[in-house]
Amino acid sequence: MHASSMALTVPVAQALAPVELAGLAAAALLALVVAWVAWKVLRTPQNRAPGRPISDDATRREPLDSQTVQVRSAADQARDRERQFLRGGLAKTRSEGFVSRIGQLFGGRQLDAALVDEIEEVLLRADLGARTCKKLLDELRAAVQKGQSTDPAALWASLRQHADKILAAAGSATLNLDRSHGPAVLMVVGVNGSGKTTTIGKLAHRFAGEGRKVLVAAGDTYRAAAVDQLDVWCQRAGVPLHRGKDQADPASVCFAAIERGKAEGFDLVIVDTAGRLHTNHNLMEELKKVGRVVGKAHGGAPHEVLLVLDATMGQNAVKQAELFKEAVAVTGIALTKLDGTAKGGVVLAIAETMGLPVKLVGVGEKMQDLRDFDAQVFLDTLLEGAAGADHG
Ligand SMILES: Nc1nc2c(ncn2[C@@H]2O[C@H](COP(=O)(O)OP(=O)(O)OP(=O)(O)O)[C@@H](O)[C@H]2O)c(=O)[nH]1
Ligand SMILES: [Mg+2]
Repeated sequence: MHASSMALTVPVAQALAPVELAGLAAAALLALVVAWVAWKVLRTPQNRAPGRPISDDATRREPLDSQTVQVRSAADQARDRERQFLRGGLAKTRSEGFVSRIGQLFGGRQLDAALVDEIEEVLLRADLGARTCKKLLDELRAAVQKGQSTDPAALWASLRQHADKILAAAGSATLNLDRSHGPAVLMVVGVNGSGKTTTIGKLAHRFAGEGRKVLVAAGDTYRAAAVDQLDVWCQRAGVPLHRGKDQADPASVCFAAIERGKAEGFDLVIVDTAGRLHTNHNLMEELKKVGRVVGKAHGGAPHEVLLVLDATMGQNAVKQAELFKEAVAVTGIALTKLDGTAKGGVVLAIAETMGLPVKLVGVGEKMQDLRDFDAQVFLDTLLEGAAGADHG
């Protein structure tokens, strides 16, 4: 019995095997079809998780060019943002300054000797700088002599061309405050009330925000209130202030601050100095001493000497620049209070007369109101709307 049942089982199993295999194969095929359909349904756009990358997504096959376009548009956006800041900062210069006034002078008039004289008056008051004015006026007078009809567009195109050259020749607007100086030292000088302390506060905030370890040195030891004001800015910026005793020797406070900067691994030391009367010989001598002592404390320092000038001073700001340049090796200008003046053209006079680059512009009292100077954005904004002058 046992043997016969065994003999029967094996052929039955052999007979059943193909049927089971066929069933299994059909089930596997069905599973594959279901999986394929599910995959297709999940890949429809409405079912995709937002922002989820998909391996064969079209974005991966985009040509390199589109990346370039994205980078370029980010740069464009940054420029637009800067134009917005400058539009506010240059609002007075644009509405009350030389560009709109000369536009009004032209009106529907033809260019003649009388009109050139009127234009001269406006240009000279615009604090554009003597050479710039002369160049523009020479061109206008030559046009009158030749009987050429000149409209404001030709004048603005000529100003733009000349201004481009002057600003390029004045040097780079980039601050030389690289970490590799270990620490970089920025000395800030300028007359009373020009905006040194405010500028230092804004810079400290910016650099600290970029992850740099910033120390501020209270080199204006004459007024306790000056140190307190600096302290408030440092607290806002979240950076330490190195202060000496009241009436301490400014050079010794700066020396100690730089020693501390080196010992404690700071990568930027910003030195405030007294708002001195630039006509006072002793005070200028002292500024020279601070410069020397800073150099002794750290070879190669100061890496930047920023002269803070108040734009509302117009041509007087240029005279101040001359005096400060004699005392210390000024490397660039921070031009403050552009928002409060129609004399924005003074940027050109400084670059032309002093050969010094404007590196920063102040366009208000808030933290973000100190901007890197960009010559192209500046000229675009200054001449925006003046016929034929737009380059942006
Ligand atoms: N509207 C405007 N005001 C500014 C700007 N920069 C500075 N100020 C103001 O100018 C005034 C003087 O600024 P301070 O930073 O104290 O000038 P300072 O050079 O340190 O002056 P002293 O310490 O007296 O030598 C303050 O009321 C600032 O708020 C700017 O870009 N725009
Ligand atoms: Mg001050």
